[in-house]
Amino acid sequence: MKLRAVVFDVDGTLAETERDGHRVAWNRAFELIGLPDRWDEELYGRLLWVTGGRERLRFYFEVFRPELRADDRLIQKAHDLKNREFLAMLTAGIIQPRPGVRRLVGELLDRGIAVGVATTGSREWVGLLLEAILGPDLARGLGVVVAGEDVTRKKPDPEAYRLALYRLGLQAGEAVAVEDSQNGVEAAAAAGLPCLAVPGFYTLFAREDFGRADLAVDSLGESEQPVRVLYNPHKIAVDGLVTAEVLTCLQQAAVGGRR
Ligand code: XBP
Ligand code: MG
Repeated sequence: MKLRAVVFDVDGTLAETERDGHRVAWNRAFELIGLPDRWDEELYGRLLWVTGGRERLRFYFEVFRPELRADDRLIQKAHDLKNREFLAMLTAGIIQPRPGVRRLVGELLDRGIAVGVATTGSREWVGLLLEAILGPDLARGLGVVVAGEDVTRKKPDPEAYRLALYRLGLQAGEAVAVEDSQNGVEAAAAAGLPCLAVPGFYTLFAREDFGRADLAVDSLGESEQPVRVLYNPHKIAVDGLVTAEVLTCLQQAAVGGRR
């Protein structure tokens, strides 16, 4: 079965958007609303287990601030302010792509392999983020962008990946997913996609389980920053860089192993 598409997660995978992006934007939103709450790096890292910004804030209020009796109106207001702050950070160029992202997306498109995105993040900022980290030409080349609003159940539910496959017109085994978190790997695996894990700041040293991934590396790699292989159950040859060839081998090994 030929590799026909690669579907990337966004937050933590294409760019380190959480610690210095969404988290900082949330704290600015709390300040603008007049709430004393501030999420430090450690607390935010734990809250990331809940996917979806609104869902994460609701969880935080219920567990840490039940006395606030936060309602949907306050949660929506805070999330809207956070996204406005995050958009301003994108416009200021604060968020940069992780190593190898632009190189690999360009290589895949040059080889006629479709590139898609499946994120639980908000459509409001996803488009601008993709332009900011991929550049307008590569962003225009994306075959599908599934955002949080397109699904009723967020990761680790497989809905986002199933929708991306549907919109690409592909079977699960014809595509590979690229994810940074256990929730994301589990969503891709549940949808039947072979998966490359690229854990990042919040997921590399957390006790996240990447056992359902078909390969795990510390980044996609650049010539001056070679890849470190973390988990390689199919013994795929990775010579310093994650390339279209590596992803094809991953797909063949994963699909082949299912017969
Ligand atoms: C990560 C998420 C998102 C972001 C914030 O998404 O769970 O909620 O943290 O985005 P993924 P919103 O890793 O699937 O890209 O506040 O817009 O949800
Ligand atoms: Mg992610």
